[in-house]
Amino acid sequence: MRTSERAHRGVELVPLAVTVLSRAEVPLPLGIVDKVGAELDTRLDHRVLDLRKPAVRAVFELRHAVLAGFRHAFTKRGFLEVETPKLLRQGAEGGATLFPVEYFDQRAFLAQSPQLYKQMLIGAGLERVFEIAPAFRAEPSDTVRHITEFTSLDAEMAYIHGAEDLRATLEAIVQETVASVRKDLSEIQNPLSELLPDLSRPFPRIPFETCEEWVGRPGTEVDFGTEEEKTIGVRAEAEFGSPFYFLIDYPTSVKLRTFYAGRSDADPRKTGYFDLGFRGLEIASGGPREHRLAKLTENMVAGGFDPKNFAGYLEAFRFGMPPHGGWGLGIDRIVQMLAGLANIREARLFPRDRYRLDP
Ligand code: AMO
Repeated sequence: MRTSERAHRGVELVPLAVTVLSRAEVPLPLGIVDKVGAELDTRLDHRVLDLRKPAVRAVFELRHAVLAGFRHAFTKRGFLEVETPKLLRQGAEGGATLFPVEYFDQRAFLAQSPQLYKQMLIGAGLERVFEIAPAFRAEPSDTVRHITEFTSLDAEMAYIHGAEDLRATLEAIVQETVASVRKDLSEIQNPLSELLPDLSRPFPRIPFETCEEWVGRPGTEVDFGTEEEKTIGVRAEAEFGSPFYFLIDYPTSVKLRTFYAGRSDADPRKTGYFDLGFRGLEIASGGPREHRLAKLTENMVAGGFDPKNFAGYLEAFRFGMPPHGGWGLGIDRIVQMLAGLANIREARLFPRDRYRLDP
């Protein structure tokens, strides 16, 4: 080692000998130290090299901190971490996005979500559960917010008194997690810590009807599209000063195919369903469930599902099921937004989409 004026920290290492442990082919398909950014497809085609860039590695340090933060926040609140099957006989989120699998001489599907199992565990008396696991959706559309394999953070809670119990818990967990991510990243001098939003304000609760007015089509009862979601995000931040917001009171007509969603007894046209948005992107979705077997079966039929295909799930409701509810939160989406990434694919090590099965 010797002192040097040119060196960043004033000292320079002078090797006495160099041993080559492993030779690199030249030229590299992708520059690692170049400032010039390569196209995302090229980066993903050569992801191992791409991941060597400090700015790319920083995203996965953030992802690690997000997962650690969520696990801690759930555990502290008495949630049990569970793992449920990913090879299923039927899906819960509608047939359009199911991936069929040849399963010996039967047909199975990859899990779109752990929905049915997390509710069954409430019937098993576990009362508070969460799961962080892959979910699969055959999303045909090529967007910057959809992938075919994503990581879903699911939670389910028993003995709730309505949607607000769920929202208050989710809000506290997100606030605590973002604070712990900031701390973890600052400790390792990860520059992404500077991007993290200040979450000292409560997340506003904005009724579905208000959002319909904001996007200029009051009373239409149609779910929001990408551009509309962005409009809602901008308006929410301008009016309430919070990048996170709840979009509440989804109408039953919009959630008809979500058979497990509870409908209000006072006004069956309404559910207690909500989304959690973050700067114009839906991050989580959930609500109170229907825990009464007869009503649940009715909702299934109304949504176009055959109760005979859900015998194992329905059995859990036959021997006592408390009121309960929960939510599903997309880990890739929250990482995308916290790290300020243009495309969700950048938030996964080896993303999968309609066209990409490699590497
Ligand atoms: P939902 O279908 O809204 O709800 O999904 C929950 C959250 O998962 C994320 N997500 C995705 N992320 C990336 N690519 C995709 N293709 C994709 N699809 C969904 C989103 C979304 O908010 N069972 C319910 C949850 C519940 O009610 O508990 C469900 O799956 O962030």
